[in-house]
Amino acid sequence: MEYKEPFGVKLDFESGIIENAKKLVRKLSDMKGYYVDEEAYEKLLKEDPIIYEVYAVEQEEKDGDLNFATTVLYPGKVGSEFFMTKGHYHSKADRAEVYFALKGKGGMLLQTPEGEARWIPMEPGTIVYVPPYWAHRTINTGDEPFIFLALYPADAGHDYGTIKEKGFSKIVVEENGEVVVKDNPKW
Ligand code: M6P
Ligand code: ZN
Repeated sequence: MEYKEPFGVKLDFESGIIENAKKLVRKLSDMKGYYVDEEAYEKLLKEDPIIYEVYAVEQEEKDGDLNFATTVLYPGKVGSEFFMTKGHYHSKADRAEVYFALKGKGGMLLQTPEGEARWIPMEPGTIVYVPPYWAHRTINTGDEPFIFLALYPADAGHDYGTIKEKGFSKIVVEENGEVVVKDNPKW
C-alpha cells in the first residue's frame, strides 16, 4: 500500500490566501449572462473588475478524498444585484460540501433541481452545510471582501451548465439600503 503524504498549509485570515494553492481569478467578463441587469453589466464591463478569486488545494478526482478552497469575493453590485460567484451543482450531484465564513458579510443561495431556493446569511464563524443535490452560490452583501473556506469531496466536480443557462430562481439585491432576496424575473 502506498500512502499519500499528509501536509499542513497556512491560510492567511486577512487576505484569504492559502500558501501554494492554485489561484483562479473570475472577472466580470467571465460572467456574461449571470446578472439580471444587462445594461449595468455592459457598463461595468469597461472596467472589467475582478469579482472573486479562489485559492484551491485539490486532489485527484477520487472518492474518499477531500479538496478545500478559500474564496475572496469582492464587494460591489451589477445594477442593484450584489457581486456573486457563478454557482454550481456538483457533477456527482449527491456530493455535499461545507463552507466556513472567515471575513466580511454575505450569504449563500442554495437551490434544488426543481428550483426551490434557500438563503443562508453568513458572517465570520458561520458554518453552512450544503446537502447533496443543492446548487450553491455565495453573495457578498457587505462593503469589504467576503472570505470563506469550502471543503468538498475530491470527486464532486463542478456542473456550471444549468446555472449558466437558467440562473437561480432568486436574486439578491439592494433596495433602499436593505438586502432583499427576491424572485428572479428571468427564471
Ligand atoms: C468554493 C468552492 C469551490 C468553488 C468556489 C467558487 O470555494 O465551492 O469549489 O469553485 O467556491 O464558486 P464557483 O465554482 O461556483 O464559481
Ligand atoms: Zn460545490
